[in-house]
Order: sequence, then structure tokens, then C-alpha cells
Amino acid sequence: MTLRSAGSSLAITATKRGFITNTEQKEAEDVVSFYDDRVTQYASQEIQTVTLKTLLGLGRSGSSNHDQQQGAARDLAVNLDVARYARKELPVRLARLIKATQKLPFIVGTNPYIKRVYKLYYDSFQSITASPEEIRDKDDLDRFAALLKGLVESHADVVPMLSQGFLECKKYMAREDIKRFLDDMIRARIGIRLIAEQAISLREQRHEHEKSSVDTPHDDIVGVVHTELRPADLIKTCASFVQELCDVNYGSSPEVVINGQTDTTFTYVPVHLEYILCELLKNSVRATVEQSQKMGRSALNPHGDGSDRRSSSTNRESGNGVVIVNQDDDQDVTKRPNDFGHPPVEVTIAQGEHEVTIRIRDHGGGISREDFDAIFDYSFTTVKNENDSSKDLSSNDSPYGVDSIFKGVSRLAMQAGLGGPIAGLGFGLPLTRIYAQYFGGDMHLISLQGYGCDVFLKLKQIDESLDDLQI
Ligand code: ADP
Ligand code: K
Ligand code: MG
Repeated sequence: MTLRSAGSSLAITATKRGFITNTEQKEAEDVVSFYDDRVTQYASQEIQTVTLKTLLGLGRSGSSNHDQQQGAARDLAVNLDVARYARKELPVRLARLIKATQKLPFIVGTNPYIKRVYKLYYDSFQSITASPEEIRDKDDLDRFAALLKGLVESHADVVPMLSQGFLECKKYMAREDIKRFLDDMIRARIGIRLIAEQAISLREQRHEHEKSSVDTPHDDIVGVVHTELRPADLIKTCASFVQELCDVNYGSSPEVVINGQTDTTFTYVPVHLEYILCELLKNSVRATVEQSQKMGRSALNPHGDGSDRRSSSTNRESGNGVVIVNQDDDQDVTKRPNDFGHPPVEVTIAQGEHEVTIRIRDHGGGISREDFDAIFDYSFTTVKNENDSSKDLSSNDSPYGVDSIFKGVSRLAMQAGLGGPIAGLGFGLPLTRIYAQYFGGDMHLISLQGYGCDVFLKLKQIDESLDDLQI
């Protein structure tokens, strides 16, 4: 099995994140086409949902790919179906997002970040509607896929921009209204991306098939869906990425222990799971390292008081088969601190009959009662906003860029090419939950205040409901 998605979207996570340059801000201010009739006309059309089955081309006959020629013809037919659907449907969905943004309070619409997002959606709408309506052959497919690819890339920073925009507009809109708007917007965005990315990756897959002379490769991948996704592999990839990010930001990072039913495989969209895992792991490693710092378990003095904890016998009390393991006992591998004094983050995989559950457990001190109600709000973060301080941010001492919306990105991290912040945008949890719920799953966070957090991620086997899953 290949984790084809892992590299690509991690690369997106790690690209040099966008700052709003003066030119871009100027461009955003120049959006004069607020009341474009075509947008209104498209937005008034109904959304035509598509089932996941159709997007995967499973409704088509001849799904056995063993005959090389028949397989190639079928690949082409599926690719044409999906691209034609995308060409027709994406302008409608984009127009609806544009309309929804236009309906925001006027002052919110003047925010530079929100304007910039608005302009991105407007430009995307323009480019798709300006492209030929007919998609007839391979050349048309190549051209259309290239167009979509450019659009998807240009939208990579939409969510952080929205997050920052609404943070700045907090006083002009009710908390629930912001939440509702962003939830809807992000759900719509996931659908748009799924359709666009499916059209792109079906075309890439078809090219690969045509090049290879042997039997069809990657039978387990259909566009963006992987039928034999191994969560353990994906967790490993994400954990390494997050640890590196943590090292660069804090100088050290905890270990990640993966246990449970590690040979689990299931059908899912790897880019979604990868996004979720990276966000949850970032939260856990950050909490762990900050808790270590708070408790004085620093890298220079890994075990706090310098005593040899392994020889301590006072850690364990037992009686009648009930064992109390003290917090500092390191007999259990899932709790044993590494050389930097950080207890590991434990990721447990469980394969149920219809679902896969992943539990991410850390010993990062949990969440305070005051914060708990807000953690699922967009933009809520406990990362201190350096921009609020009176410190001169342009001074060389500051690890942060002056107008960076990525408050958590230290200059070191940027130099290392790890542009994604470890924390500080405040959209990790709300977004993760939307992604988890998108295909009927869910996510719950349990905080053991003062001790740590457990996050339960439940993911449905999506191949069991291909007919019902409407995108
Ligand atoms: P961000 O990570 O950018 O701050 P999130 O939405 O991912 O935004 O998380 C919001 C807040 O929830 C974090 O700032 C942190 O205070 C808290 N939080 C999330 N996960 C954990 C965790 N595992 N342990 C402790 N606190 C957490
Ligand atoms: K948040
Ligand atoms: Mg986070």
C-alpha cells in the first residue's frame, strides 16, 4: 500500500504560509464585482449532491479492471463523468459561498482577510465559468484538471485567513453566528474540495494506468479514497511531522506510542484522516511539552529532582489485585518519560465492526474549566497573541513575523520550511470535528483537568454507505 496522499498534503501543510502582502491587500480592496448577476444566477440553482459511489465510479459497469483495455476505457469514462459533474456543479457551489459572504455584516466584509477569501472564491468562480463547458476527451480532461489544481493550491490558506478575519471581527457578530457561518462554509468547502480533488486524482491515476503495461496498479486507491488505509502508517507519518514541528518550536518533543489493533485497515479518505491526526497530535505534543515546562521537567533535568525514579519503590501501592500506579511511575511504557522528561502521547487503534476508533491520549495537564467551553470556537486558542503585547514585533528578538497571521510559527520554524504553526490559529478542534463528522463519524474530547486529555475519534467504514454518503 502506498500512502500517496501523505506526502502531498503534508507538503501543503508545510508550505510557506501566506502573509497578506500589500499588493494582495490592494487587490482584495479592488473587488468591485460585488453584485455580479452571474453569481446571483448560479447561486439560485439547487446544489446537485453526488453520492460517494458515483464519485468513485462504482455505479459504472465493468468494474473489474483485469482486462487492460477495458480497464482503461472504464477509467476514462469515470474520469469524464466526474470532470463534467465538477464543471457544472462547482460554479453553483462557489456562487453560493460568494453570496453567503456577501450577506455578512458590511463591516465584516471589509476585513482584509475576509475580503481576500471572498476574492479567491470569486476568482475561482470566474475561472471555472470561463473554461469550456464541454469536456469531451483526454486533452479537455488534462486542461480542466490543471485548472482545478491551480485553484485548490490557491485556496490552501483559506481557513487560517477566515479564522484570523473572524477573530478580528469578533465584536461585530454574535459568537453563534460566526460559528454557524464558518461551520457551513467549511462543510461546503470540504465538498467542493472533494469533488475537485477527485477529478484531479482520477486523471492522475488514469495517466499512471496508461503508462504501466502490467496489471492495474493501486487497486486499493480510487481517486481520493483508499480502500485499504492503514491508520497506523498514517499516524506514524503524521507523528514524525508533528514531532519535527515541535522540536523546532520547543527544542524537544514527546514520543508517540501507537498501540491497539495496529494492523487495522479500512476505507477512508486519507487526506481527511491525515488532517485530523496532525491537528490532534499537534495539540497533544504542545500540551505535553508545555506541561513539562510548567512542572520543571526540563530537558536539562529530565526527571525534575534528578533522583533515579526507576529505583523508587514508593510509587506503587497494591492490595487485593488492585494496583495503584502513581503518576510518576515509569514502569508503563505508555507513561515513561523520554530523555527530555516528556511522557509519550499514546495513540490506540480499535477496529470495530462498522467503525474504527482512534484514541489519542496525552499527559499534558488537560484543559481548565474556563477554557473548556470555548475550545471548539474558531480562533479560540491559549497561545498568547504576541500582537497584543506592547513588544516591538519587528525587533530581532521576536520569534514571530510582524504581520504573520500564524502567531505560533516561530522564525526558526519558518526557516526550517515548517511553515505550519504548531498551535495558535485556534481552528484545529472545530475543523477536526467537522472532518470527523463529514462521513458520519464523530470526535469527543475528554479532559482530565490537571492530568491530560483523551480524544476519541470515531470513523465510519465509508464503503458501507457509499450509496447514502452525499457530497
Ligand atoms: P490551537 O491549537 O491553535 O490553539 P485548537 O482548536 O486546536 O487551536 O485548540 C484550542 C485550545 O484547546 C488550545 O489552544 C488548547 O488550549 C486546548 N487544547 C486542545 N487540545 C488540548 C490537549 N490535548 N491538551 C490540553 N489542551 C488542549
Ligand atoms: K479552537
Ligand atoms: Mg491545535
